[in-house]
Amino acid sequence: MSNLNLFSALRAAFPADLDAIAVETADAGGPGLCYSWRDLDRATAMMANMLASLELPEGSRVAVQVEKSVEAMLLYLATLRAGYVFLPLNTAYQSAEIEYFIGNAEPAVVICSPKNFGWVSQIAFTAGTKHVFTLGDDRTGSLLERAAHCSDLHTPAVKDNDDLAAILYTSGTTGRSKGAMLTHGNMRSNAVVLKDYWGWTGTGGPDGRGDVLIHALPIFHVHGLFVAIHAALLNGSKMIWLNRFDPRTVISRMREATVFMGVPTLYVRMLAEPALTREAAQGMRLFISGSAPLLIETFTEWQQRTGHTILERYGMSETIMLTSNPCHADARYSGQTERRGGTVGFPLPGVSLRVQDDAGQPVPLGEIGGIQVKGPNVFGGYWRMPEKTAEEFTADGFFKTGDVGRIDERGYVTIVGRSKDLIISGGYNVYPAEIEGYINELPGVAESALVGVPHPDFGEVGVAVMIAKPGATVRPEAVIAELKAKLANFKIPKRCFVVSELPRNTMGKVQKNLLRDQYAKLFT
Ligand code: MLC
Ligand code: AMP
Repeated sequence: MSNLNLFSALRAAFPADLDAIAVETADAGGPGLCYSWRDLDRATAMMANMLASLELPEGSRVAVQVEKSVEAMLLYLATLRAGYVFLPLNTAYQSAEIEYFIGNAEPAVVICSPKNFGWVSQIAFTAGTKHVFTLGDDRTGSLLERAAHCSDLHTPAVKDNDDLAAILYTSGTTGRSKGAMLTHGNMRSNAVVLKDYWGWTGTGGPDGRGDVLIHALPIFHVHGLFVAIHAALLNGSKMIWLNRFDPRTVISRMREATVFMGVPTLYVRMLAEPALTREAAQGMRLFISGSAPLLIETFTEWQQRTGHTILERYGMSETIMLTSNPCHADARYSGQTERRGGTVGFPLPGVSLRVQDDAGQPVPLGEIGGIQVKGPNVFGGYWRMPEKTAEEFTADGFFKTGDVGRIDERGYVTIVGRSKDLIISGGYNVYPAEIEGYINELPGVAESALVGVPHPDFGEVGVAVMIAKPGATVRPEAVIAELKAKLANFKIPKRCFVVSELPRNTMGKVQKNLLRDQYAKLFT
């Protein structure tokens, strides 16, 4: 059997000149380190050998909550190489959140930032995890110390398409987070399609040596971890690597690059910089946006300022990428060349996408309904949640995305909303049910509703509206302070209001649409 390990596919695409630069770090004030392709190969071999030396059971999860660094990416690749299952966790998560993920996923290995070792290791050891290592964003920590003693030769573990490669936690309409299980086949098929669809042909670089990607996204979500990294590696493309997004640094490095991927907030922040000019972006080939709706104003302003048309695409943790606006005219795909603002383009090759009404019937072209998808990129199910998995798939095997949209007569898909109660803030997902649960437990609070309202920087942010218990006084500042102690910072409502009653329909259900309208102009 040939080895279908995703790492093997990525490794096979490394350029022949292994001494060429694969990654260059670019954070302002940082050391500006260069990693060759040989460095990537050797370091992932050493880390994979280190993981193998732990003699973990087949299918073991490696949970990772560390600051972004090149070494953190290498750890991801090493986990694939060794054949284990990578479980990335947002660095903003606090102890209650981490306790849930570790308890649910039961990882064999946990890797955390050195500064968090005390509390993370306590949670991990209590949950039965045997190995806890640390990894700092400055090449420190016990993981690298251990790996330094391991061989730099390693044969990738043999994997089949259906073998689990990663678990990404994501929430649905209610309840706790669910671990979306992605296989080597899901990830490889999507990466191969995107390499072709986005024209990573290796001819576009200013030095004639192929595409160069500016990587400025976090690496604990699909966008920065899979879409960006797989595309660059599969094309043997260099990455200019920022541990933290900084608009000025990105703009200043555009002259050496060809591709940039960002959530809309990154584009909004770059537009606020006078340095963003046509000249600064001249050598760039492709600007890609996704993870949240790109406002038409941002799309148009970017076009006017830089002369480039942002390519918007759509995806999710359970499916990786689903649709994309066209990159170049190609008869094999839509044949269309227009990147239409406000749309997310066409289903990617291999992806079947349909729009259905609540009764499970297809809606006529141009009408709105629930988006359902099928394809080799679509996950197999949620970790240890067969009932949830069954609920989210139709009888004929389509996954219900929870997004609401339409397909126009030319085939462009537009997302008009979500049937799932979800706020997307700066590209991060905030689940109202989770935040409301925490608020409702606070002393004096009778009930609460969290709604998403427009925000000029984050696109959308959460606003909490609460009712106090009879005779109790609830102070909004105190609520925010309490939540900050328990939840990841991006989940904290940007404003809280105490009201005497919440608007309800005849069934007694809170009418969030009315609250959204009421607070729509709060930040704009
Ligand atoms: C930071 N803050 C946010 C926030 N990010 N608030 C709401 N939403 C966010 N996204 C708040 C913090 O709580 C803090 O508040 C203050 O802003 C400063 O924090 P920071 O960490 O210094 O912020 P910054 O570094 O500026 O981060 C902003 C950002 C970041 C836009 C760079 O949010 C980001 O990298 N977003 C990208 C997310 C992403 O990669 N998503 C892909 C998902 S994959 P305070 O009050 O504490 O000071 C997916 C599938 C697909 O969706 O299709 O791709
Ligand atoms: P996540 O669960 O973090 O993977 O988020 C996936 C969700 O992000 C999708 O279900 C969509 O609601 C949203 N999303 C991703 N890309 C886009 C886009 N281009 N436009 C609108 N929403 C998007």
